[in-house]
Amino acid sequence: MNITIIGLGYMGLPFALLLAKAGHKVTGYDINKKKIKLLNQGKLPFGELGLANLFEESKKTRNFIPTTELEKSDVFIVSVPTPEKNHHIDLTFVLNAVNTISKVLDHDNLIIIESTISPHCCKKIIKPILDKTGKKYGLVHCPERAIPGNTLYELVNNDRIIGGLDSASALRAKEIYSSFVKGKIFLTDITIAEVCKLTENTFRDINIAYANELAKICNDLGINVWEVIDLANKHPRVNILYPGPGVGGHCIAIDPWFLTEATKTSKIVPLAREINDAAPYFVVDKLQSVLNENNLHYNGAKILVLGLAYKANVDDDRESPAYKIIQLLKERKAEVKVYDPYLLDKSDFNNLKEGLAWAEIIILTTNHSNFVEQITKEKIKDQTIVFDTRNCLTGLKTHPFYYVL
Ligand code: SAJ
Repeated sequence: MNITIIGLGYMGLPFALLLAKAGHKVTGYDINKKKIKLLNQGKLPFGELGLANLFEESKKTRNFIPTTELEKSDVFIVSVPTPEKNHHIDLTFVLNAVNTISKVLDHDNLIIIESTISPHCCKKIIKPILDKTGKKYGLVHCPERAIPGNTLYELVNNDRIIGGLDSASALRAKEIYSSFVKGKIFLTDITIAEVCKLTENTFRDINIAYANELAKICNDLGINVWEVIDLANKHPRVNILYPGPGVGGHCIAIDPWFLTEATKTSKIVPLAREINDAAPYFVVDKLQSVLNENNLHYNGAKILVLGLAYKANVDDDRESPAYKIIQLLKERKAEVKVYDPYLLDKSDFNNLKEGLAWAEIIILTTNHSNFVEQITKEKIKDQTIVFDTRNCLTGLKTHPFYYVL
C-alpha cells in the first residue's frame, strides 16, 4: 500500500518512519523545501528518542521517500499544525493539505486526519472539500496522542481512537494502524474522536492549573506546595500534577480553546487557561520576594535562565513559558542570559559551566536531566540565588540560597 504523510513535523516524521518500518511504501510530503532537502541528504530536522535509528533503517529499506511534490497515493495522512488564533483554531495548514489532496484524489483513497482539530471540522469543513472532487473516498480522524520526548514509544504502545465518517473507512484505517500499534484500537464516530483528543489535553491543562493555583495558595500559607501535592497523591484516587513556570508546547496550551470555541457554556476551561498563562507572572513575583529577602533587586542583576525548551529533555521551545519569563525579567531591567543544552543556537553560553560562572541569580525553567545531574552545590558560586521552578535540583537542597516555586 502507498501511504503519503503530509507534514513531517514532530509527529508526522516519526509516524512516517514507523509505517516505513512496518513495510509500507511511505512518501513524506512537506511544503518546507529546506526540511525535505535535509532529509534527502540523510539528516534529521530535529531530535527525538530513537528517531535516528529508525531513519537509518528507512535508508536501507528505501521505504521512505521525502518530497515536496504531492502525487497520487492509496492513503493520505494529514499531520500538519493547527495553531490557535484569537482562541479559535487556525485551519490554514489543514485546508491547504486537504485542497492539495483533492487535486490528486482517486476513487477509494483513504484520508486520515491526525492533526488536532476542533469539533465538527471533519464533517463540516473537510468533507465538503473532498465531496467536490466527485470521487468516492474514505475519511477518518485518528488524533495523535504521543508525548514529545517519548514519541516513538507512545506511537507504538498507546491505545488509539479512530473516528470514521463510516465504518468502512474506520476499518481500513484500523488495518494500517494495526501494522505497528501494539495498544488497543477503538473505533468510533468521527466527531467523538475530535472531541476526545481535545478532552484529554484539556483535562491535563485543568489539572496543571489546579497545581499552579495550589502553588499560590501554599505560598500565601508559607508552606511547600510540592510536599502537599506528593502527600495528597498518596490517596488512591488523587493524582495532582505539578506547578511550574507555565504550560508550553503546541498542544495543551491551545487545545482547550478548540474544545470550547463553539460553545459559551464553559467556565472551568478558560479559567484554567488564564491560570496557566499567569504562571510566569507568579514566578517573577515570587523571585522578587526572594530577592527582597536577600536585599537584592532585579535592576542590573545578572540572571541566568536555565532552559528554553517547554519541558524536559526536548529541543522544542514552542510556546515555552521561559520566553515570557525572560521578557518580564528584562522589563524589570535585569541583565538576562540563557542556556539550554538542547537549544545551543539560542543560548548565550556554549556550556553550563560558563553560565554558572557568570550568574548572580539562576532561575531554572526546564528540568532537563543534565541540569538535574550536573548542578551541584560545588558547581555554583556560594552567594548565587537559585530559584527552581520545577523543584528538581536535588544537588542544591543544602545550598543556603536555594528556593523552589
Ligand atoms: N506541565 C506542568 N506540570 C506538570 C506536567 C506538565 O507544568 O505536572 C507542563 C510542561 O512543563 C509543559 C506543558 O505542561 O510546559 C505540557 O507538557 P506535557 O508533557 O504535559 O504535554 P505535551 O504538550 O508535551 O503533550 C501532550 C500530551 N497530552 C496528554 O498527556 C493528555 C500528549 O499525549 C499529546 O499527544 C500531546 O499533548 C499532543 O500532541 O496533543
